[in-house]
Amino acid sequence: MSYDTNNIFAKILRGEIPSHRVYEDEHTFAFMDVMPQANGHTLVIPKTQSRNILDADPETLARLLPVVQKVAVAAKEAFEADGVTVIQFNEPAAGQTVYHLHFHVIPRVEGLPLKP
Ligand code: DGP
Repeated sequence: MSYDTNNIFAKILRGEIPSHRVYEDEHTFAFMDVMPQANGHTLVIPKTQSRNILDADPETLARLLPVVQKVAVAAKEAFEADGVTVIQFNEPAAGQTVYHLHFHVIPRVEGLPLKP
């Protein structure tokens, strides 16, 4: 499968669609999910053109995970959560709907299920 430069997250990276940015560096961008499954639901994406984990180059993946960790720690504290779900989907069969590699970082409160 190929990378579509008109996917929503590519447009967010280009500033064509607004987003609530929570972190940015040279290679990575993190912003609030527009359909949060819990308070503080954040998406972490690379600035490279990667459709998902299946086509991402190792350097992109290596740069991404430390930021996922940083965002998870910050979100857990900011939203006074008890834990954090980190989840990631690849291709429609696995639940991916936006075809730019992303990690979901979802603060979790004890006993509270995720919103559908
Ligand atoms: P998925 O591809 O299923 O891993 O999830 C894509 C996520 O992207 C989903 O939780 C909703 C979110 N999303 C879709 N469109 C937008 C958008 O325009 N802005 C933001 N901030 N999030 C979006």
